[in-house]
Amino acid sequence: MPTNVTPEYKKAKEAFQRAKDPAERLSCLKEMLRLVPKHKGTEHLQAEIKTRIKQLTEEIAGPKKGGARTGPVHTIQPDGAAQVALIGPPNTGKSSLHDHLTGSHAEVGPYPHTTNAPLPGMFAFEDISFQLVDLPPISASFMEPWMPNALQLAHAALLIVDLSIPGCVENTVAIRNRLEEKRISLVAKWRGTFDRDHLDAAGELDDKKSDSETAHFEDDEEIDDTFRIRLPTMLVASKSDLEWDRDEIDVFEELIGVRYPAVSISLKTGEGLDRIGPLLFQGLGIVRVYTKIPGRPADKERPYTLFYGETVHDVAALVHRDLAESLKFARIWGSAKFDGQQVGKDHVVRDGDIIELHG
Ligand SMILES: Nc1nc2c(ncn2[C@@H]2O[C@H](COP(=O)(O)OP(=O)(O)OP(=O)(O)O)[C@@H](O)[C@H]2O)c(=O)[nH]1
Ligand SMILES: [Mg+2]
Repeated sequence: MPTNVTPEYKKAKEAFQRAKDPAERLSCLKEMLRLVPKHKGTEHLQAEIKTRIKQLTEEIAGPKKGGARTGPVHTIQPDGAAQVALIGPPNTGKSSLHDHLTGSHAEVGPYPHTTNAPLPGMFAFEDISFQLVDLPPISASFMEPWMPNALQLAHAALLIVDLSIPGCVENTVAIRNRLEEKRISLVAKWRGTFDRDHLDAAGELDDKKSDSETAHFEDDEEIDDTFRIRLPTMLVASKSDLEWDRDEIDVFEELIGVRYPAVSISLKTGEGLDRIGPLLFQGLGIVRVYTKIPGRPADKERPYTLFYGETVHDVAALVHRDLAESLKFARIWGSAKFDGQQVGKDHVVRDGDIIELHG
């Protein structure tokens, strides 16, 4: 249904879709409500924006004093370079992997539905870390009602499957469909480029079908697209120490018509575990930038992390909101033509850049 939104509304919507900070998301939503054309065709959207404003306002305010308590908040505030959700059918080894990579002591059990609440943990990789969120299983017969909420702020997902479990492929197809119903799409396309040697299957990084679906969606149903989430997804085939048939992956891909980048791992033999860090780094398109104060050496201890394509202005915004406003220029060592070159706000930063911000 054509709703004729303005470019200003579109901008507010895009800012909302990028924002991971609750206060920022709330102000974007309010801006969207202000700018959305008010007519019959957008009534549904207006109502949804209002609901989201209400939910987020309550979430930011925290649990009510005394009286009725709202349930636990299942969205986890992102931390580190990116938030990565661990999803999959029951008993596939999600918590085992989470514990191994983050030291979370996530509960592991030889039976399904061991995990029943989201659990964040930090996974260190080189001089940065990723936030991995362990989640309860999703199956054809059950998904926690709050699961879509828990996935709102994730930058990517690891879809963990155990191909030695009968019915795993069917369950995984069901997961994709269940999430799709909730407007969460598990997509094969990632922002960055993988080093193909690290992958079992590199995939087509989004097949033609889903590309055309996306295009169609954006052209015709712009409005319904507002709260759709596209989660770059990597297929992690767990327990490679057990007997399973690699053809199962082909069956799965055949069924869903998408080829995700895939890697197989085992916690028993250690296979594939050291690939997860580099793959996340590459796929997410992480860029590390080190800041320095004029006349002093760079702080090489703690980089700021950005995503591929982000600029000097985005670095300033990470350092301080005011600095983003007042920024005049930067000097940069690394991606500029010569060391210490003066660059403007729109200069795209690269991994390893050292940057001196001048406000
Ligand atoms: N052989 C083998 N077993 C594994 C491996 N990783 C995990 N397991 C076992 O698989 C079972 C399930 O592990 P969990 O980590 O609890 O699986 P989960 O996906 O978190 O399960 P739910 O929370 O119920 O969805 C446990 O008995 C683990 O010991 C592996 O690499 N190889
Ligand atoms: Mg678990």
